[in-house]
Amino acid sequence: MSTVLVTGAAGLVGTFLRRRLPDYGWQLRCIDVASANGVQVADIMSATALDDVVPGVDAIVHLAAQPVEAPWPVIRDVNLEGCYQLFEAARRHGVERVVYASSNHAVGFTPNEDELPAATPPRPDTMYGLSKVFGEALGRYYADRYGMRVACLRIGTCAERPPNVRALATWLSPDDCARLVDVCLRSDALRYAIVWGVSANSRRTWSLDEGHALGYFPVDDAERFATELADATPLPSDVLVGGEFTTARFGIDEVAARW
Ligand code: 15L
Repeated sequence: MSTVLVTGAAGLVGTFLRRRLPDYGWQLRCIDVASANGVQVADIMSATALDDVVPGVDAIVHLAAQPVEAPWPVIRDVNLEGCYQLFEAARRHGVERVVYASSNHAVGFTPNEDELPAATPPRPDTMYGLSKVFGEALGRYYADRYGMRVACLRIGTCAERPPNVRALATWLSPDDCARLVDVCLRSDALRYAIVWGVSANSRRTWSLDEGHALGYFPVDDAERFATELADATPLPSDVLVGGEFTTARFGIDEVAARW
Protein backbone atom coordinates (compact mmCIF):
# COMPACT_ATOMS: atom_id res chain seq x y z
CA MET A 1 0.00 0.00 0.00
CA SER A 2 1.36 3.46 -0.89
CA THR A 3 1.95 6.00 1.85
CA VAL A 4 0.87 9.60 1.34
CA LEU A 5 1.93 12.51 3.51
CA VAL A 6 -0.88 15.03 4.01
CA THR A 7 0.20 18.47 5.26
CA GLY A 8 -2.40 20.74 6.84
CA ALA A 9 -4.27 17.57 7.72
CA ALA A 10 -6.18 19.11 10.63
CA GLY A 11 -7.72 21.84 8.45
CA LEU A 12 -11.04 21.79 6.63
CA VAL A 13 -9.89 20.12 3.40
CA GLY A 14 -7.39 17.99 5.35
CA THR A 15 -10.18 16.65 7.52
CA PHE A 16 -12.34 15.84 4.48
CA LEU A 17 -9.41 13.93 2.95
CA ARG A 18 -8.34 12.15 6.14
CA ARG A 19 -11.82 10.65 6.32
CA ARG A 20 -11.97 9.60 2.68
CA LEU A 21 -8.56 8.79 1.15
CA PRO A 22 -8.03 5.57 3.17
CA ASP A 23 -11.12 4.17 1.41
CA TYR A 24 -9.25 4.59 -1.88
CA GLY A 25 -6.42 2.43 -0.53
CA TRP A 26 -3.99 5.13 0.57
CA GLN A 27 -2.15 4.87 3.86
CA LEU A 28 -1.90 8.37 5.30
CA ARG A 29 0.79 10.07 7.33
CA CYS A 30 -0.79 13.30 8.55
CA ILE A 31 0.87 16.46 9.85
CA ASP A 32 -0.31 19.90 10.92
CA VAL A 33 0.76 22.69 13.30
CA ALA A 34 -2.55 22.11 15.10
CA SER A 35 -3.21 18.82 16.82
CA ALA A 36 -6.04 16.50 15.84
CA ASN A 37 -6.80 12.82 16.10
CA GLY A 38 -4.27 10.85 14.07
CA VAL A 39 -2.34 13.98 13.13
CA GLN A 40 1.30 14.47 14.11
CA VAL A 41 2.31 18.03 15.05
CA ALA A 42 4.97 19.26 12.59
CA ASP A 43 5.69 22.63 11.01
CA ILE A 44 6.32 22.70 7.24
CA MET A 45 8.60 25.71 7.72
CA SER A 46 11.08 23.46 9.55
CA ALA A 47 13.38 21.44 7.28
CA THR A 48 14.30 19.32 10.30
CA ALA A 49 10.67 18.50 11.04
CA LEU A 50 10.13 17.60 7.38
CA ASP A 51 13.22 15.36 7.44
CA ASP A 52 11.41 13.35 10.12
CA VAL A 53 8.13 12.87 8.29
CA VAL A 54 8.94 12.85 4.55
CA PRO A 55 11.29 9.83 4.25
CA GLY A 56 9.40 6.74 3.12
CA VAL A 57 6.35 8.42 1.64
CA ASP A 58 5.38 7.81 -1.98
CA ALA A 59 3.56 11.10 -2.51
CA ILE A 60 2.62 14.32 -0.74
CA VAL A 61 -0.70 16.15 -0.66
CA HIS A 62 0.30 19.67 0.32
CA LEU A 63 -2.58 21.55 1.92
CA ALA A 64 -0.84 23.43 4.75
CA ALA A 65 -1.24 27.17 4.21
CA GLN A 66 -2.67 30.43 5.40
CA PRO A 67 -6.02 29.78 3.68
CA VAL A 68 -7.33 33.31 3.10
CA GLU A 69 -5.93 36.82 2.73
CA ALA A 70 -3.63 38.04 5.52
CA PRO A 71 -0.84 40.59 5.98
CA TRP A 72 2.22 39.87 3.87
CA PRO A 73 4.51 38.45 6.62
CA VAL A 74 1.95 35.73 7.37
CA ILE A 75 1.52 34.84 3.70
CA ARG A 76 5.26 34.96 3.08
CA ASP A 77 6.18 32.65 5.96
CA VAL A 78 3.61 29.90 5.58
CA ASN A 79 2.69 30.00 1.91
CA LEU A 80 6.04 30.87 0.33
CA GLU A 81 8.74 29.65 2.73
CA GLY A 82 6.62 26.68 3.86
CA CYS A 83 5.84 25.64 0.29
CA TYR A 84 9.51 25.93 -0.68
CA GLN A 85 10.58 23.82 2.31
CA LEU A 86 7.98 21.22 1.40
CA PHE A 87 9.10 20.83 -2.22
CA GLU A 88 12.74 20.82 -1.14
CA ALA A 89 12.08 18.04 1.38
CA ALA A 90 10.26 16.11 -1.35
CA ARG A 91 13.32 16.45 -3.61
CA ARG A 92 15.81 15.56 -0.85
CA HIS A 93 13.93 12.38 -0.05
CA GLY A 94 13.09 11.33 -3.62
CA VAL A 95 9.31 11.82 -3.42
CA GLU A 96 8.10 11.67 -7.00
CA ARG A 97 4.61 13.12 -6.75
CA VAL A 98 3.12 16.22 -5.12
CA VAL A 99 -0.52 17.28 -5.20
CA TYR A 100 -0.60 20.98 -4.38
CA ALA A 101 -3.67 22.80 -3.10
CA SER A 102 -3.70 25.96 -5.19
CA SER A 103 -6.77 28.16 -5.38
CA ASN A 104 -9.09 29.95 -7.77
CA HIS A 105 -7.67 33.14 -6.23
CA ALA A 106 -4.46 32.58 -8.26
CA VAL A 107 -6.58 33.81 -11.18
CA GLY A 108 -9.19 35.75 -9.19
CA PHE A 109 -9.30 38.84 -11.41
CA THR A 110 -10.11 36.75 -14.50
CA PRO A 111 -13.68 37.24 -15.75
CA ASN A 112 -15.74 34.08 -15.46
CA GLU A 113 -16.63 32.61 -18.83
CA ASP A 114 -18.03 29.31 -20.00
CA GLU A 115 -15.48 26.51 -19.93
CA LEU A 116 -12.69 28.73 -18.64
CA PRO A 117 -9.52 26.60 -18.98
CA ALA A 118 -7.83 25.52 -15.75
CA ALA A 119 -4.41 26.75 -16.87
CA THR A 120 -5.66 30.29 -17.44
CA PRO A 121 -2.75 32.74 -16.80
CA PRO A 122 -2.20 34.12 -13.29
CA ARG A 123 -4.28 37.13 -12.22
CA PRO A 124 -4.07 36.92 -8.41
CA ASP A 125 -6.71 38.86 -6.50
CA THR A 126 -4.85 39.01 -3.17
CA MET A 127 -1.43 38.33 -1.65
CA TYR A 128 -2.97 34.96 -0.79
CA GLY A 129 -3.74 34.37 -4.49
CA LEU A 130 -0.25 35.53 -5.39
CA SER A 131 1.24 32.98 -2.99
CA LYS A 132 -0.72 30.27 -4.83
CA VAL A 133 0.81 31.44 -8.13
CA PHE A 134 4.20 31.03 -6.44
CA GLY A 135 3.32 27.49 -5.36
CA GLU A 136 2.20 26.59 -8.87
CA ALA A 137 5.47 27.99 -10.28
CA LEU A 138 7.49 26.05 -7.70
CA GLY A 139 5.68 22.91 -8.82
CA ARG A 140 6.48 23.68 -12.46
CA TYR A 141 10.15 24.13 -11.55
CA TYR A 142 10.42 20.83 -9.66
CA ALA A 143 8.54 19.04 -12.45
CA ASP A 144 10.81 20.43 -15.19
CA ARG A 145 14.13 20.25 -13.36
CA TYR A 146 13.69 17.12 -11.25
CA GLY A 147 10.98 15.20 -13.08
CA MET A 148 8.57 15.36 -10.16
CA ARG A 149 4.92 14.73 -11.05
CA VAL A 150 2.97 17.74 -9.83
CA ALA A 151 -0.76 18.49 -9.86
CA CYS A 152 -1.90 21.98 -8.87
CA LEU A 153 -5.55 22.08 -7.87
CA ARG A 154 -7.20 25.45 -8.36
CA ILE A 155 -9.79 24.74 -5.72
CA GLY A 156 -13.10 26.61 -5.79
CA THR A 157 -15.18 26.51 -2.61
CA CYS A 158 -14.52 23.26 -0.78
CA ALA A 159 -17.14 22.86 1.92
CA GLU A 160 -19.82 20.44 3.14
CA ARG A 161 -22.38 22.56 1.28
CA PRO A 162 -22.21 25.77 -0.82
CA PRO A 163 -22.17 28.73 1.62
CA ASN A 164 -23.45 31.36 -0.85
CA VAL A 165 -24.83 31.89 -4.37
CA ARG A 166 -21.36 32.12 -5.94
CA ALA A 167 -20.56 28.68 -4.58
CA LEU A 168 -23.45 27.17 -6.56
CA ALA A 169 -20.93 27.47 -9.40
CA THR A 170 -17.63 27.12 -7.51
CA TRP A 171 -18.42 24.36 -4.99
CA LEU A 172 -16.12 21.36 -4.62
CA SER A 173 -17.87 18.72 -2.53
CA PRO A 174 -15.79 16.79 0.01
CA ASP A 175 -16.41 13.55 -1.94
CA ASP A 176 -15.34 15.09 -5.27
CA CYS A 177 -12.31 16.58 -3.54
CA ALA A 178 -11.26 13.07 -2.52
CA ARG A 179 -11.98 11.77 -6.05
CA LEU A 180 -9.79 14.51 -7.53
CA VAL A 181 -6.89 13.96 -5.14
CA ASP A 182 -7.10 10.20 -5.65
CA VAL A 183 -6.77 10.47 -9.45
CA CYS A 184 -3.88 12.94 -9.09
CA LEU A 185 -2.13 10.43 -6.81
CA ARG A 186 -2.54 7.53 -9.23
CA SER A 187 -2.56 8.99 -12.77
CA ASP A 188 0.28 7.80 -15.02
CA ALA A 189 -0.56 10.66 -17.40
CA LEU A 190 0.37 13.29 -14.81
CA ARG A 191 3.59 15.21 -15.41
CA TYR A 192 2.59 18.78 -14.52
CA ALA A 193 -1.02 19.86 -14.55
CA ILE A 194 -3.24 22.66 -13.36
CA VAL A 195 -6.77 21.45 -12.72
CA TRP A 196 -9.89 23.17 -11.42
CA GLY A 197 -11.06 21.76 -8.10
CA VAL A 198 -14.76 22.00 -8.81
CA SER A 199 -17.75 19.66 -8.71
CA ALA A 200 -20.14 18.87 -11.57
CA ASN A 201 -22.23 21.95 -10.74
CA SER A 202 -24.96 22.94 -13.21
CA ARG A 203 -23.80 26.57 -12.84
CA ARG A 204 -20.09 25.72 -13.22
CA THR A 205 -18.19 27.93 -15.70
CA TRP A 206 -14.74 26.39 -15.13
CA SER A 207 -13.63 23.66 -17.53
CA LEU A 208 -13.30 20.06 -16.44
CA ASP A 209 -11.17 19.13 -19.50
CA GLU A 210 -7.86 19.10 -17.60
CA GLY A 211 -9.45 17.06 -14.82
CA HIS A 212 -10.92 14.60 -17.30
CA ALA A 213 -7.45 14.11 -18.82
CA LEU A 214 -6.31 12.77 -15.45
CA GLY A 215 -9.45 10.69 -14.91
CA TYR A 216 -11.39 13.12 -12.69
CA PHE A 217 -15.15 12.81 -13.20
CA PRO A 218 -16.98 14.67 -10.41
CA VAL A 219 -20.45 13.49 -9.46
CA ASP A 220 -21.86 16.13 -7.10
CA ASP A 221 -23.90 19.16 -8.19
CA ALA A 222 -24.42 22.20 -5.92
CA GLU A 223 -27.80 22.76 -7.54
CA ARG A 224 -29.47 20.52 -4.97
CA PHE A 225 -28.76 23.29 -2.41
CA ALA A 226 -30.10 26.10 -4.63
CA THR A 227 -33.49 26.35 -2.91
CA GLU A 228 -31.75 26.97 0.44
CA LEU A 229 -30.02 29.97 -1.16
CA ALA A 230 -33.03 31.17 -3.18
CA ASP A 231 -33.36 34.41 -1.18
CA ALA A 232 -29.66 35.29 -1.48
CA THR A 233 -28.64 37.63 -4.29
CA PRO A 234 -25.48 37.19 -6.37
CA LEU A 235 -22.80 39.84 -5.73
CA PRO A 236 -21.54 42.06 -8.58
CA SER A 237 -18.06 40.68 -7.86
CA ASP A 238 -19.25 37.18 -8.79
CA VAL A 239 -18.58 38.00 -12.46
CA LEU A 240 -14.90 37.54 -11.62
CA VAL A 241 -13.40 34.16 -10.69
CA GLY A 242 -12.32 35.30 -7.20
CA GLY A 243 -15.67 36.83 -6.24
CA GLU A 244 -15.52 38.92 -3.07
CA PHE A 245 -11.72 38.64 -2.82
CA THR A 246 -11.55 41.01 -5.81
CA THR A 247 -13.37 43.82 -3.96
CA ALA A 248 -11.80 46.81 -2.17
CA ARG A 249 -12.37 45.08 1.21
CA PHE A 250 -9.50 42.76 0.29
CA GLY A 251 -6.97 45.52 -0.44
CA ILE A 252 -3.69 45.48 1.49
CA ASP A 253 -4.60 48.34 3.89
CA GLU A 254 -8.15 47.08 4.41
CA VAL A 255 -6.92 43.60 5.37
CA ALA A 256 -4.25 45.04 7.69
CA ALA A 257 -6.87 47.17 9.44
CA ARG A 258 -9.01 44.09 10.16
CA TRP A 259 -6.10 41.86 11.23
C1 15L B 1 -10.05 29.75 -1.13
O1 15L B 1 -8.96 29.60 -1.69
C2 15L B 1 -10.14 29.84 0.34
O2 15L B 1 -9.20 29.01 0.99
C3 15L B 1 -11.54 29.55 0.86
O3 15L B 1 -11.63 30.02 2.18
C4 15L B 1 -12.62 30.21 -0.01
O4 15L B 1 -12.50 31.61 0.05
C5 15L B 1 -12.45 29.75 -1.43
O5 15L B 1 -11.15 30.01 -1.90
C6 15L B 1 -13.47 30.42 -2.38
O6 15L B 1 -13.07 31.11 -3.32
O7 15L B 1 -14.67 30.21 -2.16
